[in-house]
Amino acid sequence: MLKLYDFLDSGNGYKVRLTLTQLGIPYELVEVDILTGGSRTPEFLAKNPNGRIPLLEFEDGRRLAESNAIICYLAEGTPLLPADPWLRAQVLQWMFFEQYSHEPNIATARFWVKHLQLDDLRRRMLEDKMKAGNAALGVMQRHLAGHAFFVDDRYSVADIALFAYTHVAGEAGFDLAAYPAVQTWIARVREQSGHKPITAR
Ligand SMILES: N[C@@H](CCC(=O)N[C@@H](CS)C(=O)NCC(=O)O)C(=O)O
Repeated sequence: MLKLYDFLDSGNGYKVRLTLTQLGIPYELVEVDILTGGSRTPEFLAKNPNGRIPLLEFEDGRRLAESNAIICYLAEGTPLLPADPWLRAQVLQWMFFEQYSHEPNIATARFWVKHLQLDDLRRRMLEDKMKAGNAALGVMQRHLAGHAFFVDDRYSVADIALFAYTHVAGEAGFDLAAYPAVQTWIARVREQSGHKPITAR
Protein backbone atom coordinates (compact mmCIF):
# COMPACT_ATOMS: atom_id res chain seq x y z
CA MET A 1 0.00 0.00 0.00
CA LEU A 2 1.10 3.60 -0.60
CA LYS A 3 2.53 5.37 2.45
CA LEU A 4 1.92 9.10 2.84
CA TYR A 5 4.23 10.97 5.23
CA ASP A 6 2.16 13.96 6.26
CA PHE A 7 1.11 16.46 8.93
CA LEU A 8 -2.67 16.81 9.23
CA ASP A 9 -2.79 20.61 9.38
CA SER A 10 -0.71 20.92 6.21
CA GLY A 11 -2.53 22.16 3.10
CA ASN A 12 0.23 20.69 0.93
CA GLY A 13 -0.40 17.30 2.55
CA TYR A 14 -4.16 17.81 2.24
CA LYS A 15 -3.82 18.15 -1.56
CA VAL A 16 -2.44 14.60 -1.65
CA ARG A 17 -4.97 13.16 0.86
CA LEU A 18 -7.83 14.70 -1.09
CA THR A 19 -6.56 13.48 -4.47
CA LEU A 20 -5.96 9.94 -3.17
CA THR A 21 -9.44 9.85 -1.63
CA GLN A 22 -11.22 11.29 -4.67
CA LEU A 23 -9.46 8.77 -6.89
CA GLY A 24 -10.33 5.91 -4.50
CA ILE A 25 -6.68 4.98 -3.89
CA PRO A 26 -6.05 3.45 -0.44
CA TYR A 27 -3.05 4.70 1.54
CA GLU A 28 -1.43 4.49 4.93
CA LEU A 29 -0.97 7.83 6.68
CA VAL A 30 2.33 8.20 8.54
CA GLU A 31 2.08 11.32 10.68
CA VAL A 32 5.24 13.43 10.99
CA ASP A 33 5.28 16.16 13.64
CA ILE A 34 6.85 19.03 11.72
CA LEU A 35 6.41 21.34 14.73
CA THR A 36 9.04 19.39 16.66
CA GLY A 37 11.43 18.80 13.76
CA GLY A 38 10.04 15.42 12.72
CA SER A 39 10.82 16.07 9.05
CA ARG A 40 14.43 17.09 9.81
CA THR A 41 15.64 13.91 11.50
CA PRO A 42 18.44 11.94 9.77
CA GLU A 43 15.90 9.15 9.09
CA PHE A 44 13.45 11.49 7.36
CA LEU A 45 16.17 13.41 5.49
CA ALA A 46 17.31 10.07 4.07
CA LYS A 47 13.82 9.73 2.59
CA ASN A 48 13.45 13.36 1.45
CA PRO A 49 16.63 15.46 1.42
CA ASN A 50 14.41 18.57 1.41
CA GLY A 51 13.11 17.69 4.89
CA ARG A 52 9.47 18.39 4.14
CA ILE A 53 6.15 16.65 3.96
CA PRO A 54 4.14 15.55 2.02
CA LEU A 55 6.17 12.59 0.82
CA LEU A 56 4.60 9.62 -0.96
CA GLU A 57 6.33 6.24 -0.74
CA PHE A 58 5.47 3.49 -3.17
CA GLU A 59 5.48 -0.25 -2.40
CA ASP A 60 8.63 -0.74 -4.49
CA GLY A 61 10.49 1.88 -2.40
CA ARG A 62 10.29 4.83 -4.81
CA ARG A 63 9.46 8.13 -3.17
CA LEU A 64 8.00 11.36 -4.53
CA ALA A 65 7.99 14.78 -2.83
CA GLU A 66 6.38 18.14 -3.78
CA SER A 67 2.61 18.14 -3.42
CA ASN A 68 1.85 19.32 -6.94
CA ALA A 69 4.18 16.75 -8.54
CA ILE A 70 2.56 14.03 -6.44
CA ILE A 71 -1.01 14.93 -7.35
CA CYS A 72 -0.17 15.26 -11.06
CA TYR A 73 1.39 11.79 -10.98
CA LEU A 74 -1.61 10.29 -9.16
CA ALA A 75 -4.09 11.99 -11.49
CA GLU A 76 -2.47 10.80 -14.73
CA GLY A 77 -5.10 9.11 -16.91
CA THR A 78 -8.02 10.33 -14.77
CA PRO A 79 -10.50 13.19 -15.27
CA LEU A 80 -8.48 15.21 -12.70
CA LEU A 81 -5.67 15.80 -15.25
CA PRO A 82 -6.57 16.52 -18.88
CA ALA A 83 -4.66 14.59 -21.55
CA ASP A 84 -4.85 17.45 -24.05
CA PRO A 85 -1.46 19.26 -24.04
CA TRP A 86 -2.95 22.77 -24.03
CA LEU A 87 -5.36 22.05 -21.16
CA ARG A 88 -2.61 20.27 -19.29
CA ALA A 89 -0.31 23.27 -19.70
CA GLN A 90 -3.05 25.46 -18.23
CA VAL A 91 -3.38 23.12 -15.25
CA LEU A 92 0.38 23.46 -14.74
CA GLN A 93 0.16 27.23 -15.18
CA TRP A 94 -2.18 27.45 -12.19
CA MET A 95 -0.16 24.96 -10.15
CA PHE A 96 3.03 26.98 -10.70
CA PHE A 97 1.10 30.12 -9.77
CA GLU A 98 0.03 28.34 -6.59
CA GLN A 99 3.61 27.49 -5.67
CA TYR A 100 5.12 30.87 -6.53
CA SER A 101 2.47 33.51 -5.78
CA HIS A 102 -0.05 31.86 -3.47
CA GLU A 103 1.36 29.19 -1.13
CA PRO A 104 4.53 31.10 -0.07
CA ASN A 105 2.28 33.95 1.11
CA ILE A 106 -1.02 32.48 2.27
CA ALA A 107 0.31 29.19 3.68
CA THR A 108 3.29 30.88 5.33
CA ALA A 109 1.10 33.60 6.89
CA ARG A 110 -1.26 30.91 8.20
CA PHE A 111 1.63 28.89 9.65
CA TRP A 112 3.12 31.92 11.41
CA VAL A 113 -0.22 33.03 12.84
CA LYS A 114 -1.28 29.52 13.95
CA HIS A 115 1.96 28.00 15.08
CA LEU A 116 4.65 30.63 15.79
CA GLN A 117 5.17 33.50 18.20
CA LEU A 118 5.10 36.77 16.25
CA ASP A 119 8.05 39.00 17.13
CA ASP A 120 8.33 42.52 15.62
CA LEU A 121 10.34 41.38 12.60
CA ARG A 122 7.90 38.61 11.76
CA ARG A 123 4.95 40.97 12.27
CA ARG A 124 6.43 43.28 9.63
CA MET A 125 7.13 40.34 7.31
CA LEU A 126 3.55 39.20 7.87
CA GLU A 127 2.30 42.51 6.43
CA ASP A 128 4.18 41.76 3.19
CA LYS A 129 2.80 38.21 3.13
CA MET A 130 -0.75 39.56 3.58
CA LYS A 131 -0.27 42.04 0.75
CA ALA A 132 1.10 39.41 -1.64
CA GLY A 133 -1.52 36.86 -0.50
CA ASN A 134 -4.30 39.34 -1.21
CA ALA A 135 -2.80 39.95 -4.65
CA ALA A 136 -2.95 36.19 -5.33
CA LEU A 137 -6.57 36.04 -4.14
CA GLY A 138 -7.30 38.96 -6.48
CA VAL A 139 -5.90 36.98 -9.43
CA MET A 140 -8.13 34.04 -8.49
CA GLN A 141 -11.15 36.33 -8.12
CA ARG A 142 -10.61 37.82 -11.60
CA HIS A 143 -10.34 34.38 -13.20
CA LEU A 144 -13.17 32.74 -11.28
CA ALA A 145 -15.56 35.64 -11.96
CA GLY A 146 -15.89 34.12 -15.45
CA HIS A 147 -15.17 30.43 -14.85
CA ALA A 148 -16.61 27.62 -12.72
CA PHE A 149 -13.16 26.01 -12.23
CA PHE A 150 -9.59 26.95 -13.10
CA VAL A 151 -9.25 25.02 -16.36
CA ASP A 152 -11.84 24.08 -18.99
CA ASP A 153 -14.66 24.64 -16.49
CA ARG A 154 -13.92 21.19 -15.04
CA TYR A 155 -12.63 20.17 -11.62
CA SER A 156 -8.94 19.25 -11.84
CA VAL A 157 -5.76 19.03 -9.78
CA ALA A 158 -5.37 22.78 -10.37
CA ASP A 159 -8.49 23.30 -8.23
CA ILE A 160 -7.22 20.88 -5.58
CA ALA A 161 -3.85 22.68 -5.43
CA LEU A 162 -5.45 26.11 -5.04
CA PHE A 163 -8.26 25.00 -2.73
CA ALA A 164 -5.88 23.59 -0.11
CA TYR A 165 -4.73 26.89 1.37
CA THR A 166 -7.44 29.21 -0.02
CA HIS A 167 -10.27 27.68 2.00
CA VAL A 168 -8.34 28.14 5.26
CA ALA A 169 -6.92 31.58 4.36
CA GLY A 170 -9.23 33.09 7.01
CA GLU A 171 -7.07 31.38 9.66
CA ALA A 172 -4.25 33.73 8.62
CA GLY A 173 -6.51 36.79 8.71
CA PHE A 174 -7.44 37.03 5.01
CA ASP A 175 -11.02 38.22 4.44
CA LEU A 176 -12.50 35.92 1.81
CA ALA A 177 -15.73 37.96 1.78
CA ALA A 178 -13.78 40.41 -0.40
CA TYR A 179 -13.51 37.67 -3.06
CA PRO A 180 -17.07 36.49 -3.81
CA ALA A 181 -16.20 34.41 -6.89
CA VAL A 182 -13.53 32.62 -4.85
CA GLN A 183 -16.12 31.89 -2.15
CA THR A 184 -18.54 30.47 -4.72
CA TRP A 185 -15.76 28.31 -6.17
CA ILE A 186 -14.85 27.06 -2.65
CA ALA A 187 -18.47 25.89 -2.23
CA ARG A 188 -18.34 24.24 -5.68
CA VAL A 189 -15.13 22.37 -4.81
CA ARG A 190 -16.69 21.15 -1.55
CA GLU A 191 -19.56 19.64 -3.58
CA GLN A 192 -17.24 17.40 -5.62
CA SER A 193 -17.67 13.67 -5.11
CA GLY A 194 -15.39 12.22 -2.42
CA HIS A 195 -14.53 15.61 -0.95
CA LYS A 196 -13.23 15.57 2.62
CA PRO A 197 -12.04 18.30 5.02
CA ILE A 198 -8.40 19.18 5.76
CA THR A 199 -8.74 17.65 9.22
CA ALA A 200 -9.68 14.21 7.82
CA ARG A 201 -7.06 11.51 7.69
N1 LIG B 1 6.65 22.90 -2.14
C1 LIG B 1 6.42 21.89 -1.15
C2 LIG B 1 6.31 22.53 0.21
C3 LIG B 1 6.30 21.50 1.32
C4 LIG B 1 6.31 22.18 2.67
O1 LIG B 1 6.60 23.38 2.80
N2 LIG B 1 6.00 21.38 3.69
C5 LIG B 1 5.95 21.91 5.04
C6 LIG B 1 4.57 21.66 5.63
S1 LIG B 1 3.30 22.40 4.66
C7 LIG B 1 6.97 21.18 5.91
O2 LIG B 1 7.17 20.00 5.76
N3 LIG B 1 7.60 21.91 6.83
C8 LIG B 1 8.49 21.32 7.80
C9 LIG B 1 9.90 21.80 7.67
O3 LIG B 1 10.19 22.63 6.77
O4 LIG B 1 10.70 21.33 8.47
C10 LIG B 1 5.14 21.11 -1.51
O5 LIG B 1 4.28 21.68 -2.21
O6 LIG B 1 5.01 19.94 -1.11
